[in-house]
Amino acid sequence: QGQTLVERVEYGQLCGLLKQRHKASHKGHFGKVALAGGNLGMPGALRMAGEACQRTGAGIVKAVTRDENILAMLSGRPELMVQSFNGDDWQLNEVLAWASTLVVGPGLGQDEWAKTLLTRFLDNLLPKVVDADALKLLVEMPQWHDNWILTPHPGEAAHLLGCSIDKVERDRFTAVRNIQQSFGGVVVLKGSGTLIYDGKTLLVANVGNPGMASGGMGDVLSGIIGGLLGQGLSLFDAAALGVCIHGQSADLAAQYGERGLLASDLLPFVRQLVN
Ligand code: NPW
Ligand code: AMP
Ligand code: MG
Repeated sequence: QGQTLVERVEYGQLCGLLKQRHKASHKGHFGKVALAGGNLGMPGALRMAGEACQRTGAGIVKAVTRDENILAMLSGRPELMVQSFNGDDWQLNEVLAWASTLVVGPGLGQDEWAKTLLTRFLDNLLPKVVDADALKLLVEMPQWHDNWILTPHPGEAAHLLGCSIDKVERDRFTAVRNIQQSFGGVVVLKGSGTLIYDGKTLLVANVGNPGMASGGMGDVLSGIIGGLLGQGLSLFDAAALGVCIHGQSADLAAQYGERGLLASDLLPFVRQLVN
């Protein structure tokens, strides 16, 4: 086994990865990102991921969700495209043929609807971000891929490893390595001092603040990383820069105080940091 290189990472080191847009560029150059999730009671998670993806600069963003949630997805954000999914294969065939990048998990839930949607997204070999309930379900359908980014919080990491959250938090380096060895790809172990590991290099991102301990923060991160993947960054670069943009935008938003910070408060700062 090779040695693991451990490095700190900051926004300033990576922001150059996003080049100035060519004068004649068009939306097709910046990714067609399909996001799946938003089960009953959780359309907000998918909506925030979708908006974060748009604010990161993705060309076209399409949310795949339950019929009941289509209106919630579109109200006040008409730039989003939507595809309802109620279990019929044909509804996904078109989206999956159209997309260049996938994000699955925000608000997905864990029922049969969620399992069917997840299976279809995982069977597709496009580069993808796998987050939230999709990580929970992965334990029932374990697989190894080299072109996905997994973004567990410590609770999801413990579930993936079949151990306690305490054990994950006691040795986060070992936890992120073990998840990467079992599932492949790039693993982002979230929390204060987020770790990013691709099997060779382990990055530590000391960015962000306790104001981020509020619902929806992780959903915004998966959308940001999906938006960067859509714009052509490699899996490792998208994960590392995404974590830095996410944390730094929360630090900028905390100028009004950490307490009461909302996940969607990050979005104007995300836009600032990608320009
Ligand atoms: P405890 O018990 O709280 O101490 P879940 P979720 C633990 C959607 N959302 N350090 C936690 O510990 C998501 O996208 C929808 C240590 C508990 O055991 C998902 O689809 C929103 N432990 C779905 O909800 C906004 C930590 O993990 C477990 C930890 C469920 O996601 C909210 C909780 O994990 C949400 O994003 C940490 N840093 N973080 C919406 N507006 O629609 C978590 N734990 O059961 O997976 O719950 O993360 O809320
Ligand atoms: P989730 O639990 O999936 O909503 O994700 C929470 C997001 O907020 C992750 O990106 C965490 O790294 C970040 N976060 C939560 N609490 C903190 C904290 N105390 N310091 C830094 N980042 C945090
Ligand atoms: Mg989450």
